[in-house]
Amino acid sequence: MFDSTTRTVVVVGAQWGDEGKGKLVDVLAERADWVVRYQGGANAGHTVHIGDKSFILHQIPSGILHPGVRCAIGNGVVMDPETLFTEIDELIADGVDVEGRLYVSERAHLVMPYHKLVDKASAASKAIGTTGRGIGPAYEDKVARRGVRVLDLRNTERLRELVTAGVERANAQLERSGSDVRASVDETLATLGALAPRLLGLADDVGLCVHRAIKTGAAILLEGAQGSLLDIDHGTYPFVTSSNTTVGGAATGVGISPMALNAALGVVKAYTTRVGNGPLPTELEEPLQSHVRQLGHEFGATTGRPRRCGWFDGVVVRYAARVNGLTGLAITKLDVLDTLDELAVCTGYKIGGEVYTEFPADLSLLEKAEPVYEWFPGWKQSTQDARSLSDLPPAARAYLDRLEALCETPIAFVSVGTRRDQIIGVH
Ligand code: 2SA
Ligand code: GDP
Ligand code: MG
Repeated sequence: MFDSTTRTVVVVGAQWGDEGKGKLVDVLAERADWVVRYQGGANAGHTVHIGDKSFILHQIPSGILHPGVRCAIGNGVVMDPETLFTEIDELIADGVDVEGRLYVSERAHLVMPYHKLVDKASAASKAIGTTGRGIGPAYEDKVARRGVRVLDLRNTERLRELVTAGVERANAQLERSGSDVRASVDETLATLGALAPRLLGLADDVGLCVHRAIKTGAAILLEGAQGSLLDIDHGTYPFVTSSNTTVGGAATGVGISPMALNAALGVVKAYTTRVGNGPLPTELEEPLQSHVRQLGHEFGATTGRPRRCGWFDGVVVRYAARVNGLTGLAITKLDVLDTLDELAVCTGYKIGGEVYTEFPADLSLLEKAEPVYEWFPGWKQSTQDARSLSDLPPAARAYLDRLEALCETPIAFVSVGTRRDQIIGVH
């Protein structure tokens, strides 16, 4: 991925999240100097398997498992300080050396305890099927220009003002939601006070650090969270998360120029999943859906919720390729399809007698969409030991060739298992 001219690479989910970004970032981080998260927060669950250990990273970049790689949480992330330190301490307990190589943007907004209470209690969050990690309420406060940033921990007076107003607002919202739970100013300040020295020890101007690294020719990975169809602008609104998950969000979420981005790798599953509510045009019928869910272990890495499963949707990924300007695709979980008799790929949506090949913005159209499918014979053999395209059965290659053509993006990687070595690099 990295070469003499490609030094800053964005890794982005090109479906509805959980495409295997964690695995790809871990694989690519072997050659990276920096890995930086640019949006989302502890709603993310990025899984990395190393040997017989599995790590689920929520806020810490997936590069942390490579000693010496510097990891940063950018200004675009809404950061939960309580769970950050749980995550750090778990990594340390597992023998990962985090000391001195994790940075947090002083401009990043904090997810406050009351954001989580509001997210868990609100009917609107339930209708969308949020993770309950306080992400939406924290971004709401950011956009309303009343959020608490990491740097506010340096000023106790200002912090008290912001928290007092935040708790008051949250309690009014909790009351309206019919919840008995209430936030407390003193408890919130006590929690923040206990975490502040450790958090301020990590705080830095991440945009400046990354800018300086770019100037020295360093290899930099920007790690997206969730997926393009969950983007606040380009996703299936309102069934989306509250940030720009797409490549456009990477530059603003790190604090570097968009002109500094050299490549964008779109991670996609060889099929489709979605967790939470909202349209999923290729969603499988039962019992096939449950069968694929079991084969792919499709359960939320943060909440454990069952993921909805569907056939590969070429309309979705072609759209994501355009919005992100993808320069390559990483197709993951090909092995999950190894035992299926036949497979379908969606090439368009039939809506009211018309065939759409461009992803519609209007959810009322999507609700009526009937996928147009092309069928492929299954390969009915394991792909898990394949290490080059030529190791794959011809039927699997034909399937991948069709995905590549439909998405108008060259395949750069194919992942055939959870382990680091179960990857095919396509040159
Ligand atoms: P939120 O919590 O406000 O961001 O939820 C809004 C929507 O975004 C979806 N969302 C996700 N979708 C896939 N994966 C995510 N991370 C976890 C994982 C999810 C989990 O890795 O499995 O454990 O359930 C993620 N985070 C947010 C969410 O489902 C809503 O549809
Ligand atoms: P992320 O949020 O995009 O990082 O993805 P998640 O970690 O939420 O979900 C992807 C799941 O698929 C994880 O459990 C990974 O270990 C697993 N995974 C990734 N790549 C592969 C693959 O090629 N084959 C299989 N079988 N599992 C994979
Ligand atoms: Mg995930």
